[in-house]
Amino acid sequence: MTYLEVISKSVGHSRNLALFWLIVISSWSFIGCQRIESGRAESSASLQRIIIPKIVADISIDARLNEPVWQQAVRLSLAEKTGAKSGREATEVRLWYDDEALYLAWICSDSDIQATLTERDSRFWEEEVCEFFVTAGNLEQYFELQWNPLGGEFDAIIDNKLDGSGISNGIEGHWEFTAESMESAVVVDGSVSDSSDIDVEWLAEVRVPFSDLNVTTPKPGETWRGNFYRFNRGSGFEEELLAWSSVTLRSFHQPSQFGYLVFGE
Ligand SMILES: [Ca+2]
Ligand SMILES: [Ca+2]
Ligand SMILES: [Ca+2]
Repeated sequence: MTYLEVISKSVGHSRNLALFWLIVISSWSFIGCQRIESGRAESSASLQRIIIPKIVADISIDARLNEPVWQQAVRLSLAEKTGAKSGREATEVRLWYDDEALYLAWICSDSDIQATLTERDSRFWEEEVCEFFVTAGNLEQYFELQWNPLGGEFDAIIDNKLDGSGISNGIEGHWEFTAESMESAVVVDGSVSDSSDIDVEWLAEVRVPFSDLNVTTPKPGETWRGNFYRFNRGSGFEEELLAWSSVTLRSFHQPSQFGYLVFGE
């Protein structure tokens, strides 16, 4: 064996050894990634949780948040649906409750407000809308409530077939449901469906009576599941899907990824 042959064999051996370790390390890290990914999908550690304060206050549902109670409400914000980054424009939700109802305020920063639909139960999500999905118990049935910049309201009960991992296998919407006593008011700071100017925001003030959700007043400590969503569009921008509790699965209809709404003292 010449000196060159020895070098060549030794290099060949090193290459084989390197290839072997590359395969071992790749397989190992691939398995590791799989584990991490499935852990994320199943983990409840990443789900959002808030405590909604119980407050006694008289307010007018008039799209003005000038009542002091709105300063005491809990505040949460929305980010890009999967939680990968913040939204292009800010969305803030404020919440509180009393013996009769849950109160929500939506403050949606928006430089280009786009909406034409006004009729109840329109397909508002094809334009711009804020959505609240909520259930007091069973994840396979929940309420879907929506408000749009023109004062449009949507209310439905959703039946969702979940597989063993809690992933949606399809939904059936009961749009005939009406939240009879729900009240909302919306104000726009800007011009709707006119992209030639720069708008500021749209804001909704909402009262959802517990009787509309077929429940009595929640007791302190009672925990519901729910999520807050927004569709935001804008001239020159891709449609943006925003969520409070991150949804890594397809569509917003993934109740296993709803956050926890805890009713406070
Ligand atoms: Ca008000
Ligand atoms: Ca405008
Ligand atoms: Ca917009």
